[in-house]
Amino acid sequence: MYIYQKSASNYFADMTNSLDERLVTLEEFIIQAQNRFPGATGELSQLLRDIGLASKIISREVNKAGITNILGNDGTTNIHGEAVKRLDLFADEQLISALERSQITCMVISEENDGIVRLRSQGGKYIVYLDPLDGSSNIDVNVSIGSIFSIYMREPRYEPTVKEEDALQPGVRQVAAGYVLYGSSTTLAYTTGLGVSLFTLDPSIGEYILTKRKITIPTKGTIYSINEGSYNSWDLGLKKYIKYCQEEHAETKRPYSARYIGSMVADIHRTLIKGGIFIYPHSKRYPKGKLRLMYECNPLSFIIEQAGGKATNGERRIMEIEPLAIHERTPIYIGSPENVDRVMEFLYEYQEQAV
Ligand code: AHM
Ligand code: MG
Repeated sequence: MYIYQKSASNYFADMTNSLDERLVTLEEFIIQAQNRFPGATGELSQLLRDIGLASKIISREVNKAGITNILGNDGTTNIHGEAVKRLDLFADEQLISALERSQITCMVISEENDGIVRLRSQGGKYIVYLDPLDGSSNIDVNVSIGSIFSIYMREPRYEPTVKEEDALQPGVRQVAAGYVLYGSSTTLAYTTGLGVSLFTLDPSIGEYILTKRKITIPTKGTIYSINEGSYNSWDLGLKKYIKYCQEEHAETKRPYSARYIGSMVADIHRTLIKGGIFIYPHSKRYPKGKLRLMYECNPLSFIIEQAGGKATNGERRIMEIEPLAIHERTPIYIGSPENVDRVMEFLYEYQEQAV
């Protein structure tokens, strides 16, 4: 009897603890955060909820992609004779229509659209950048992919119709940013500039559950993440840094580990949790880098900086770059602060020397 009572009380104590921790949904968390700012209109909260909802629909389709034959190119038909939609276009449509519904976003810029997308609500005060499904080369092989978002205020609001120039704001002006990783579970991370919170989608109840508040990146890590296939066209400083990573390090008596998924969201998520560095440099093939400043590098830099990390293009902080075009590219060095500082030392030391 005694044993029973003891274990039962432990059970209930455990359950109470876990209820407190586990059952905070994304919706509740956003509302709690909003309530801390008495003047808040709730519009940003609504916008984050819209993105959260669209991402659940995308997650569902990503998970059944193989079954429903949703993979493939436009113009093909599936076994039901329906037009097959590429998953990245599907994700784009879901996110944009979620933002359209709530009428607080005036413009969307997405990797899937060459120009700006003006939404019906031209008075809406938010501009949203999207990479609806990043890492698309991984879709067909069942490797993690992700969605990225970055939110700005439209200012100044003199003109009745929003213009592309309104969207050309440096990353430091982001009011919120985040990503959704469709991996072994679906994880959502976002920041509004007050730290980074992490949520995991519980598919059985269809809710994102808070898994970590105020996550911090390790100050130093032992993983480097770069597409080493381009080694021959890197700057000398970067080559030397990667060789340094491959040396035996005094603290661990082993070299750093190389990990490269080829989906930026997944590589950044690992970097956030385990520390280390992710690099996509400029190269002969990509003289300005491959990754997009506005909907890949800025939002992920905002997340990493809010977790205590750093992000630079090799010369300056990513989030301070003044954008000239909505789809512009940039090199990026991002991750644990000590790793980013170290690669900068190498780049600086060898900058004058030819490759
Ligand atoms: P995408 O937007 O066309 O999917 O390209 C971006 C992706 C990133 O997720 C990833 O880090 C990078 O491209 C991988 O590029 P590479 O194959 O050149 O290493
Ligand atoms: Mg992309």
